[in-house]
Amino acid sequence: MMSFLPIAQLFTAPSDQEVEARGWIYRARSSGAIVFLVLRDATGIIQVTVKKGNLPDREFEAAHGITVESSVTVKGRLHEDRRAPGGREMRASGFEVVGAAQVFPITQHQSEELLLDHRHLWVRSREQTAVMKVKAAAMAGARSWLEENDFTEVTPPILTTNACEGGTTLFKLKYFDRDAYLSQSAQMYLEALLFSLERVYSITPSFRAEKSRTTRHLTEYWHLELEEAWVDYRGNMEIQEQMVTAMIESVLAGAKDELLLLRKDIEPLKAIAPPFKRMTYAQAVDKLRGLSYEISWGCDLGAPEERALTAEETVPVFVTNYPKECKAFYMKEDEDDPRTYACADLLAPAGFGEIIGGSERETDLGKLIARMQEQGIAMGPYEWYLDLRRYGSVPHSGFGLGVERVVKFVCGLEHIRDAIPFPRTVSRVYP
Ligand code: NSS
Repeated sequence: MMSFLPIAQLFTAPSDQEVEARGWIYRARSSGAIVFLVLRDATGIIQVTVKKGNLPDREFEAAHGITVESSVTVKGRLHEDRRAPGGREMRASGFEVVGAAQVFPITQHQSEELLLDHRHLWVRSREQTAVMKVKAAAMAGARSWLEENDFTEVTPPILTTNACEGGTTLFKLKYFDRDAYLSQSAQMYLEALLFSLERVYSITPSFRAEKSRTTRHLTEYWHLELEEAWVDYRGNMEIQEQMVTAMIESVLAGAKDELLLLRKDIEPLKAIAPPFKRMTYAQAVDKLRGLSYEISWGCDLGAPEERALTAEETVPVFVTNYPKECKAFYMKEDEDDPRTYACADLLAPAGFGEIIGGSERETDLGKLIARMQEQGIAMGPYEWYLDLRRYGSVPHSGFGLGVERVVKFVCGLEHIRDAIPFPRTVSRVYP
């Protein structure tokens, strides 16, 4: 009995051999007694020609009337043909419809809104498929690097009672008769888990009620977070540059064709290797002022500033030592410059901006409590977190990487919503 071959294998299988493939109709065109089809499956596309007389009439008629996105099985021989994509075509000797498609609502040149409304169908497109493969390769690269470096993957909760990154972007929900929130970050739970496992990471959805409509904010995104005992913020940066490089290497090794399909120039990605550049927030402010940006000490860097800082860079840049007023209370005060935290954001080059936020964590219970009081943060929901400083605290650091931010950078996407199959933004939660 013949078995179905993945389309990618049809280009290496001996020609003239009879094979069987299955998938979806990507293109269909008829001219009289011959039908030109392009068949698509998870591995690629191939041209199929169906000629009257080479297969039962009923099957020819089925091919003749076939609609785009119908699912079918095709039997036939492989022939070299320079005009066909990939240099080969299949000449059909059998054609069966598995699931006929109604007229597909997506044709070429659709508005962005229509594509978003039909996202459940648009995810079949070659571009979307390529991005999903790049994302999977990036995540697999991170996971293998982390496993090789003795990090244990853990599973923190999504339902929480405390904010990690401040109250303004929290999604509140009714948890039976109490209030709870969707997690903004697994960080505090990872901090609890490092006391037994020392090196931990998690990959979870994080939620931000971002009202801003930007090309780099989602309300639900995938967050790769890591926490490590006995490491300061400098060691934390070394882990980041190695892991990010491993992610990019994994994409280049496993999804290069997908990058090419997305018309991404891969040369700049090949050049990314440790060490990444480092500059302090103070140096960044000087540079920005030199570029005529009006920026005062204490302002967080927004997208335009990050773009300006990295426009000419070819490797990612760490910006370290942000002023305390623009970062979260849990960061460790820098011993050499107590106006700042021992922290770093990692900015992707060529203007892409922030992909990672990280820091050493404050271990001084008194300083943490004082900071929370200053900022009017209610202590109750954080008692468990403060306990971590009461029972055998150790120096530790960690970071959070926005997976879609990395995919947007690696694929050179204009909008972050194309880095996730079903984007959630301020204006969209369907389909
Ligand atoms: O707010 S962060 O900068 N930092 C944290 O949440 C820390 N608690 C993480 C940690 O140390 N464990 O977010 C981290 C990253 C940030 O650099 C972005 O890459 C990404 O998460 N991020 C987002 N991606 C997409 N959409 C939105 N809204 C978003 N917000 C943050």
